[in-house]
Amino acid sequence: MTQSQNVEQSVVDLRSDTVTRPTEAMRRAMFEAEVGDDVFGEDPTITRLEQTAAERTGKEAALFVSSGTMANLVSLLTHTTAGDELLVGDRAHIVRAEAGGVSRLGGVLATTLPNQPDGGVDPELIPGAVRPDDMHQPRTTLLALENTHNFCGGSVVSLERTRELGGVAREHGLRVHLDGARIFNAAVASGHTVAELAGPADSVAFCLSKGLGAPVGSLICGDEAFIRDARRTRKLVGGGMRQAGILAAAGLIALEQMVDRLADDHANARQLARGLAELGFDINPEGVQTNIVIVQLDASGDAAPSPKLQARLREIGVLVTTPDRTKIRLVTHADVSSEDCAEALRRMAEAEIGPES
Ligand code: TLP
Repeated sequence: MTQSQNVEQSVVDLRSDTVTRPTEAMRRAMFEAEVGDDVFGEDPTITRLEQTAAERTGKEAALFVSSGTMANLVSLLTHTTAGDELLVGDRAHIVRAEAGGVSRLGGVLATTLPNQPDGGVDPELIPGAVRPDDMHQPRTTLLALENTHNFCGGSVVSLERTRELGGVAREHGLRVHLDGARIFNAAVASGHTVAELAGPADSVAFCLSKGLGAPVGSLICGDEAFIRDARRTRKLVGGGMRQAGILAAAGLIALEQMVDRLADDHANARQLARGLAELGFDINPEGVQTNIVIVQLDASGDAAPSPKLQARLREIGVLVTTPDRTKIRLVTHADVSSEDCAEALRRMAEAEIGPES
């Protein structure tokens, strides 16, 4: 819980796990980090982080980049050439929340397949979506997956489903990129290792600055040749950083100290969902698998209920986001405790906030 500058009341910030502030251990590690010029490959802390990331994801090599958006962009640009076609779920962060970068900067046609509730796509749709070898058509070369799936409510795409999708993609000559911004949440929730979940993908991107609490940074992991190319693509988009070991130092702490505690975030998200269900919202707490709760509001009387509910919640010091005009999203993270979640629910009950409010 954080103290807002404008309101007397303390604020429960459930907008995103991106709002977490670095821990004491991270700040100390940042202060003490050994650094060098990483574009020359001379930053020992970044090198250590990249080696650790490669080990954790079961890939040969890794590349440190500034954000999740850059991790996806650099990965997708590296896998494709202009005019290629990418297959991706229609609720994927890549198409919904990354400013269309792969199309604008990569000249890649992104064709969407409907996301299923688990965050996957139907493997049976893939063969029909891959274009024949015909000079009139783009070349379908890449499938992008996401795990956990943000806009499907933090759902975990199972290992079986990921393997199935990876297998079909490979049969049809596609490479596979996995947006694993929250892959550590998926691992903690499913009991599988990150390396297992990322196994079917040629490249995986994950974020340090979400549930893992680091201030900045993401990693792209893949085989040596892919990461060598990705290093060039990172330079192309202006992502080569110099003494960024001060950032990587916090990332190493994130990987060492912040993974196991993700289970607390998942329990807190379920607690929130249970409370919201008790307040009458249409949400199944059993369906909440990780740290994201998306509540579908009743839009029969009002086509855009979510901005209004968001504003009412803000008045009582509870911050949420609105993925669209009929949904609100609540995200748990290291800076909100179970007590904070209880307090948010208590304030909602007191203010008589419910589905009809
Ligand atoms: N997601 C943010 C917002 O953009 C919605 C959030 O608050 O959840 N992949 C996935 C699955 C993501 O959820 C995000 C960030 C990214 C990539 C991009 O990461 P950043 O914000 O570091 O560029």
